[in-house]
Amino acid sequence: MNKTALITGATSGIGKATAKVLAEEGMNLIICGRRKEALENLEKELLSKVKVHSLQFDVRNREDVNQAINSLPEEFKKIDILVNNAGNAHGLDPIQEGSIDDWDAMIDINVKGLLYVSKAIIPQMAERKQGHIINIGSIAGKEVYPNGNVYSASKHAVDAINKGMRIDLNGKGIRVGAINPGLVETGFSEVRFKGDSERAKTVYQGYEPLKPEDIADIIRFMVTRPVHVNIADLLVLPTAQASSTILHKE
Ligand code: NDP
Ligand code: 8X3
Repeated sequence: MNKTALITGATSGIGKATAKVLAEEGMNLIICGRRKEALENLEKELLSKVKVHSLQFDVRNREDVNQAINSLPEEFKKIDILVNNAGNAHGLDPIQEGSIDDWDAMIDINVKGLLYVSKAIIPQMAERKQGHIINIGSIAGKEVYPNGNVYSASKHAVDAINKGMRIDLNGKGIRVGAINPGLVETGFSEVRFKGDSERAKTVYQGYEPLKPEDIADIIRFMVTRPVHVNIADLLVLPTAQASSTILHKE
């Protein structure tokens, strides 16, 4: 498939798995993240299959986002698919004990970062009347759970932005859809618990969580549908999970 996909947060978890799956589909890739070595390793791994270009930037920095996307070589400039995936939870504290730095991080990365990247790419899609945007939300964007407060707010914002994009881009030939996963075993909990691996591991114990490949496979399905088919909004859970707070552990 002669298409180019830009994936944010491709250094780990869902984004990395998505890069691998889209490479299998023959799509050229622009992989993004802050961790240079992880980008280099993934680029090396995928280069035998497709063309790959790495962009190292922090989605929080608007100038860096624009500069990175403007710096793309000619053959990567036309972006067909944007996977807005970069993001994390920072902390899991009741609102009265929450860290303002954590709140800033979640709003700046999950919401503003997603908007900066989208703003740098959507105009060219609108001009060409062709494109596909996949926003990675969360079950936390559909429900609020104890101590999830600001992470949940950031993902509710992603849910609203996903709907807003679809409305505003209607008639412009651009598909917009979201996947809202439940528990997926990735680097997510390591980041949420600030490197406390033991605590992070317990999040995924006693049941079978989703794997990043499960979400990547759904992204593959979304982007390989005929152009008149837009999968607009999906909630994807491990079978053991019924809601944010109902999880069956053995
Ligand atoms: P990971 O921690 O494994 O991956 C997060 C990715 O986001 C990394 O590649 C990281 O790259 C990138 N990222 C984080 N902060 C920044 C930043 N400031 N600038 C640029 N890139 C950044 O977690 P997941 O794969 O699980 O998370 C991917 C998405 O899935 C997130 O939006 C998350 O909210 C969502 N999600 C995850 C769920 C889960 O249970 N795991 C469930 C529901 C949604 P780097 O560090 O190199 O910058
Ligand atoms: C990640 C899933 O339940 O930790 O968005 O919010 S959860």
